[in-house]
Amino acid sequence: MAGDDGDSDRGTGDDHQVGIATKARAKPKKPSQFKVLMLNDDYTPMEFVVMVLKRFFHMDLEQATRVMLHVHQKGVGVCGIFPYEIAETKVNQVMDFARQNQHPLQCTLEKA
Ligand code: TYC
Repeated sequence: MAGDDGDSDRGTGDDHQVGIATKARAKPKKPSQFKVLMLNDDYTPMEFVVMVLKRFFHMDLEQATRVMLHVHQKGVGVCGIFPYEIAETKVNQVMDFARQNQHPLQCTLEKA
């Protein structure tokens, strides 16, 4: 039909939806990472902290000793960076193990 542009609304001829900015897809987010921090105290034995770092963070003796001494000197240090649920599990494991051994060692999370 002459003059028919297929424009069902017989209006502007602009029904082909150019540049409509809708967000149809939910953007998948990468899981945010959390630092597991070890805090210094005056009572937990150095050897116990080294054992914790080896056991729960899979460090070798040299690495664990370096991190323990860093915490001892600076007051706080990073044991590792993990997705939230893993970081939270590590904190709970460390705190439970310290409590079982009657040490005041503290461990916490911080968004990386
Ligand atoms: N400051 C403790 C001591 O002198 C050792 C220590 C290191 C404790 C690191 C906690 O996260 C810690 N025995």
